[in-house]
Amino acid sequence: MNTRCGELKNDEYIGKYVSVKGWIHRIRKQKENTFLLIRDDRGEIIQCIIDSSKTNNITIESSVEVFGLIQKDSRAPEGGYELKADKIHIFNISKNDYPIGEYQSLDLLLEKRHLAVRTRRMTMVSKIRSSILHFSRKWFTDNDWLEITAPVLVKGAVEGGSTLFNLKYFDEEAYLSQSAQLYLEAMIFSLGQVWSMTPSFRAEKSRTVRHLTEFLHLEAEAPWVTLEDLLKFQEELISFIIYNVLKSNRKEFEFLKRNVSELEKISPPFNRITYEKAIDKLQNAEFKIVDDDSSRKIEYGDDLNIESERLLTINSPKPLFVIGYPLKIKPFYVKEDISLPGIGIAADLLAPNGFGEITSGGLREDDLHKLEKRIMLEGLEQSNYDWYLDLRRYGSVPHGGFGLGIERLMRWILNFTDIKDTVPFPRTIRRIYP
Ligand code: AMO
Repeated sequence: MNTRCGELKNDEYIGKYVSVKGWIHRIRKQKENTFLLIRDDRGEIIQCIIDSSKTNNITIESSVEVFGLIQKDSRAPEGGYELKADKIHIFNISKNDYPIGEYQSLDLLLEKRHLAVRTRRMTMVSKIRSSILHFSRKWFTDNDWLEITAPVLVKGAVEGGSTLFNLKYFDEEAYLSQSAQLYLEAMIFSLGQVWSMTPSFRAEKSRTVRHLTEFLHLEAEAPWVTLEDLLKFQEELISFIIYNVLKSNRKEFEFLKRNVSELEKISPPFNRITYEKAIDKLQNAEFKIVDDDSSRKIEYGDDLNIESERLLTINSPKPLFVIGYPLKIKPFYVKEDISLPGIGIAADLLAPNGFGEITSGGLREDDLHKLEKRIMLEGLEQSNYDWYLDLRRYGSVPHGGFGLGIERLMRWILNFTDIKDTVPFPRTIRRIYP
């Protein structure tokens, strides 16, 4: 019988002869007996006691199968169960210069990420990530949305030219996709409400704790919706993910010492503020925009940056929608509110306690001529968007959607400072290896 360490730590197994496959996590040698901590393929550990003569050349990270009886010993770590082994099978003796230890510099952990993913901390994060993806998918499936996939090689910018990754596509110029949104928009005409989970790429030139150059983008689009509908979808989706992930990953959150009491209270409705009121609030708080060496008071028309977003949510345990941004700080596709000229029917969602923006969305401009004008004003090459404009030429409908950054959501849920910690192989301005 081969079982995982986590399952073996159960009274049912006491006195039973079992085997467990895994890696040597720690070794403590005594004259007669050796204590091995075996780590299984889900980051759970069990103490194993074995005759020292059978473990002569064993090293940290050697891969093994150990056979023996489960017994209780209160001194055994993480639960008080241990495996009294009489046999060990060695798959591979690890070279004895395994570079990842208990205390490591952050740079080394990134350089050796292919090995650092085995640390128990990263295993716990990866398990939570897997659950977040699972429950995201479940929410959409349960609520009658259809999943689609969109191309990653594209001809046009969605979120502005400054963060495009160029590539040579045979004889043409092409880009890595910044967002699947335009393709999702094309699909609503045949599938109704659709969603996708694809990597998005942004050539972010600055190094920040919340920007990756490649991130996992969960995007949704639906015909005949209002902004109110879109806000509700996001409230329900995010609350559903958090509720279920907390339920299924209690052990992982405990391991990471994440106090989840505030997350447990996340439920609809979220807080709301208009962009205009948000600016008033920031002005009243004397918030300053710092550009290079100068600084000035924030003004209506400025985009919100990480510091201003932090100030808006600093003492708030609830996420906050900022609604109605000026069109000039939003992309070309945002629909104008005809009752408030110059204002887009768009909202960003800010995570609580200063974690900043985690989603962006709103209604899309569905009028052909207005959209053509916006494409022109933004200096975009109209021929790259001709297919997109067809969506407005042939049976255009009011519609809208939103995009959520999985790593941004995780950064908040895990209470991590650096977004790089939420993903096994982060891509940033400085790192594309391993
Ligand atoms: P936006 O550019 O705001 O909007 O992106 C949507 C969400 O994606 C996440 N995100 C990022 N995560 C990590 N690193 C980055 N560099 C990064 N950039 C963005 C954030 C953000 O809220 N098409 C629109 C959305 C829409 O209107 O549907 C879009 O891409 O969580």
